[in-house]
Amino acid sequence: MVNKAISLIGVPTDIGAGHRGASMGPEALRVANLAARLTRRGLDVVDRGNLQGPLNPWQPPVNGYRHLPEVVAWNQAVHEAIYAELADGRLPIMLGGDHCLAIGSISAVARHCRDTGKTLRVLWLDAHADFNTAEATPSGNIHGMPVACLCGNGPQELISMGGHVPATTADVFRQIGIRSVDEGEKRLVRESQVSIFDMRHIDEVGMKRTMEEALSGIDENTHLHVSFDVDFLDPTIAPGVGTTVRGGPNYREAQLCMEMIADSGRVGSLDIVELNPAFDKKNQTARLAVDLVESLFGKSTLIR
Ligand code: 4U7
Ligand code: MN
Ligand code: MN
Ligand code: MN
Repeated sequence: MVNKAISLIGVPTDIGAGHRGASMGPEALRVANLAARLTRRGLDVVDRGNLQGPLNPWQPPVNGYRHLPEVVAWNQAVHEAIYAELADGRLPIMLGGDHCLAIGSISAVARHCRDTGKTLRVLWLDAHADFNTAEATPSGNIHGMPVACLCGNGPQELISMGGHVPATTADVFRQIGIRSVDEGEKRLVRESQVSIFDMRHIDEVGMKRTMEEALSGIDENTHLHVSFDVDFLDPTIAPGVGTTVRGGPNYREAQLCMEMIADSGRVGSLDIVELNPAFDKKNQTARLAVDLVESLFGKSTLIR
């Protein structure tokens, strides 16, 4: 279903997060055999290795942002790498790393869509809306701010990533699995055009209808970007994240979500972020993430 060659790009940093350890995510996904599993599905996969950037200085927030210069440096590297893969006709998979890196990846995807006349749709699979600003954030951690930054609400260096402000607009986002939004953040989300399919919605209408709604309106011209924050999943099956929130999708719901994305046939890029091996047990969360990514690329339990 995906006929493009895939590039894996490791981005080993946790500068945007409130816990250390997401920097070990890329290696944990490799240890869980991501490349071989996708190759086994008949896909052409190249692992580009890791990008490089500053170490985590582990400092408190300054003017509402923690580690802003480091976040800018890593995201610039991500933006260039992802943009180059897309320009080369390839499908990049970013192995994070914390979720601040979506500023670099999605700004690159948006720039590619402007170059090629494609329509962007972003599926944001997450327990969190990641729509905080310096004023609204309770933590200063920039992994809670990427969607706001991509929509033009954030520090100049981050909102102008890739040279276009805003990098994209709120209406391209479909957020799925949301169950933890801060008070000030809630107001910002409500004032924006971001569509949220929160856990209450999934409880009420089920994952099938939720995904039909989130994918509605896409066509041959759509570039689908999936930003998969592993804390989307229920912590009972995915303990290996820094910011667990109870009451997420179970194994079958997550599989159905991925299978329906695969069925759309429009996936053009993917982030796998927030995996934190320091919180994991025998790499089980990394193995689960790999299993789900296989489904995202067409593995199915469907018999008929
Ligand atoms: B993630 C939080 F306060 N909202 O801003 C914040 F609850 O990328 C968490 O989705 C952000 O994991 C989580 O610090 C960011 C908090
Ligand atoms: Mn997130
Ligand atoms: Mn999250
Ligand atoms: Mn997190």
